[in-house]
Amino acid sequence: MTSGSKRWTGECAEGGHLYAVGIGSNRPLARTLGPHAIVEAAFTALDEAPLRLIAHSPIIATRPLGPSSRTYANSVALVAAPLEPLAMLALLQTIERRFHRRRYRRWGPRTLDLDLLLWSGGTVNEPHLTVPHPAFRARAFVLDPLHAIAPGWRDPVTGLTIAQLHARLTRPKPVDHGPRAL
Ligand code: A4P
Ligand code: MG
Repeated sequence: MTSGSKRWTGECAEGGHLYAVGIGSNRPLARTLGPHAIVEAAFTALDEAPLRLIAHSPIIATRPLGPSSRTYANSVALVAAPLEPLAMLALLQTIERRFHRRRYRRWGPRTLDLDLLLWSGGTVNEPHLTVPHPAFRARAFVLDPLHAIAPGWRDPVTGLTIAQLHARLTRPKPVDHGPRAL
C-alpha cells in the first residue's frame, strides 16, 4: 500500500512486531525530489521485504522545530516486521542512507529522518535506542499523523492512548486573565 491513508484497526503482525515509524524530510534530494516526494518514496521503502506497510497517515507540512528554517514534510507509518527493535533501527538507518542522509549536525536539515516512535512489544532502553521515542508526546508533527492512523495505541510509559495524548497536546490552554477586580 503506497497511497492514501488508512486507520489501523488493532490487529498485530502475525508472529511479528508492529512499529510506528515517524518520517520527516526537509531537504530535497534533487530538483525533482522534494521533501513530500521523499516521504512518499519512504512509504515504498517501508513496504519492501521483510517490512510490510500496514498504514500511513497523510503527509503534512510542518514548521521546523529547532534551528532549521526549512518546512518539513512529516508522516507516520505503521510497519510490520519480523525484526527486534535494534535490528529494525539498523534497517531504518540503511533506508536513510539510501536517501543520502548525512548526519551533519543535530536537528540540521535532512533528506530523510526515520524515528522509531512505538513498538508493539513495549519499551526499549538501550544506549542507542529509546522506545517510545522520548519526545513524541510533545510534538504535534508526530501526534497529529499518529492520531490519524492509530488513536487507540496505548503509550506504555504514561498508560494514555494516542487519542488522549493528542487531546492533551491540542486542547486549548486556559487563559490567565490575572486577578479579578472585586
Ligand atoms: N535513537 C535513540 N532512540 C531512537 C528512536 N526511538 N528512533 C538514536 C530513532 N533513533 C533513535 O538520531 C540520533 C540517534 O538517536 C540515532 O543514531 C539512534 O541511535 P539521528 O536521526 O541521527 O539524529 P537527529 O534526528 O538529528 O536527532 P534526534 O534527537 O533523533 O532528533 P529528532 O527527535 O528526530 O528530531 N521539526 C519538524 N517540524 N518536523 C520534524 O520531523 N525533526 C527534528 C529531529 C527536529 N525538528 C523537526 C523534526
Ligand atoms: Mg531522528
